[in-house]
Amino acid sequence: MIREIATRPIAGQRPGTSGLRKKVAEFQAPHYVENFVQSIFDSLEGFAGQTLVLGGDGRYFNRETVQTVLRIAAANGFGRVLVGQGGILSTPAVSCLIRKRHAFGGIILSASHNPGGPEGDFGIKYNVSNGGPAPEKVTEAIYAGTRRIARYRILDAPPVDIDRIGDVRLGNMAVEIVDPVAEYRALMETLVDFDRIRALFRAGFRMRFDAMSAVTGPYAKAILEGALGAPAGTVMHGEPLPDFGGHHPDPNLVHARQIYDLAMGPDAPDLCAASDGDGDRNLIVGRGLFVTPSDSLAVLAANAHLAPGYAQGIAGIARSMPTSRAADRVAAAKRIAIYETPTGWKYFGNLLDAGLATICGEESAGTGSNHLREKDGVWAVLLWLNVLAARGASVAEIVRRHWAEYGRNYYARHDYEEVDADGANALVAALRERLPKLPGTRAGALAIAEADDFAYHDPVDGSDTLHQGVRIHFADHSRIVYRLSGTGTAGATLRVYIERFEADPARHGLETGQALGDLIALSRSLADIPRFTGRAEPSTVT
Ligand code: G16
Repeated sequence: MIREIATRPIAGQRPGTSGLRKKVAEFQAPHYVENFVQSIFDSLEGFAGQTLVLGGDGRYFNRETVQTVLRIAAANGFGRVLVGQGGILSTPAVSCLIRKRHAFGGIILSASHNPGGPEGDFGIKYNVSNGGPAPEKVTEAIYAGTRRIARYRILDAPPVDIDRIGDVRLGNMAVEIVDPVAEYRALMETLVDFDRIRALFRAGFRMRFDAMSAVTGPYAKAILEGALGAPAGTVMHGEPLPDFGGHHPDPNLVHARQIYDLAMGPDAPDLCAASDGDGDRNLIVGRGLFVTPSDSLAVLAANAHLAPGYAQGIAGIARSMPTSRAADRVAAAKRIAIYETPTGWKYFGNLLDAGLATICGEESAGTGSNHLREKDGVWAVLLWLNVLAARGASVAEIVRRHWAEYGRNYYARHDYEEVDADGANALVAALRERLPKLPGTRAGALAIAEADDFAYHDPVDGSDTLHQGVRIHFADHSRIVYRLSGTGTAGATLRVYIERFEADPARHGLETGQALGDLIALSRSLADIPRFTGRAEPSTVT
């Protein structure tokens, strides 16, 4: 029986950079999930009888929310919902299923790299029919819906068994429980050279992949240890756990410390890699060398033609604004277009759909291509493996040769996390006010060439996105960028991105801190960070 339940708006259900992300306790409040999911459906048109994809990263509250979404979807008239077995689907796998099965859209249950468990975070994201995150006009419509919602529709029915593969019925709707990995693995086989990578492992290549007790465990085990023949034990922390084993499933140098230490240790494997909570981010560390996400994007773009899926070459590269400009140099050398977009994968969607860009990436450890409309952690690792196999060189050799050819963009991101939101907003406002006066002045020993608040004009749909971060360009081609994170769940996070280009190969072996020292000091004084945030130092440096 379908029931109409009277409800009232709940404050703060505004989707951020990546869906609605809050503490688990908020999601557990009465009507919280129901209101948001009904508001998603209320913002859409024409889905009657259509297919929805549903799954999540396995974090605490995943299974319960799958059941709630199923009952609301059935009551709202969807024809079929594809659910990953056990409620598990990585973000890229949802994108893959939406595209392959011509679904109307998908719901992903994840707070990405944020911690899980009863005290941790939860999230709900909606993806549209191209497989990508909902564009801003959709998320704004969802938000508007949450502010006027007065009722939701839900089917009265017992829970669906989501652990057994196969079809079941829920009211008039079909529920298809699918293997979370199968379609995704089939797609990967069309893009990278599995035979070549198999030969690499047979020849003794050693790697470790840290799934961080999050969603990529089943994918990495099936593909690396299964299809590609890597030895058992290649995948660490390969079981998705509701609390990610108490860890923060963020593949950066702080939270993926174990894999980093392994790569720097005496018995380092040839490749160390990791992915995040929902499987869209990646970390690549070679023996003794961490590859920054910005460099990884540039190296993959320069070498993608070595993989069968990109043998024809790439049409263009897109990167988010704060991502280093290493990829720009590859694009210039290949005479292809480079696009600079606001932070958020959704901004790549139009460029990919229009065939303007083939490879995309972000400094926040996301890399992807036109195979999906999400960034894709396991894909990035597989493409690296393909490049390593084809070049017959180590990660460090490939990266050093890349720098020698294109120059090196030294890069660091400094995060001031959970600072007072008013202080952070005031800092950005003060910077914005000073922008017109900055060009032509000196900051320490450096001359400021240009300063602006990044605005993006989408070349495909003509839309404009304003106020996406303050950029200070120096005369020596260094750059400092300030922006506030769109994904935090407590206070505000100020991100400061610091970059310096170095053409001279004799200067490519510096420590990042040494190469950027003056800019780091400047980044703090220029924006008066200690005064506005009360912090003398960043909380995380990546
Ligand atoms: C999300 C988006 C990414 C974006 C990141 C930025 O990542 O999907 O495209 O780069 O947020 O986060 P912030 O606004 O905190 O800098 P994810 O992995 O959380 O989905």
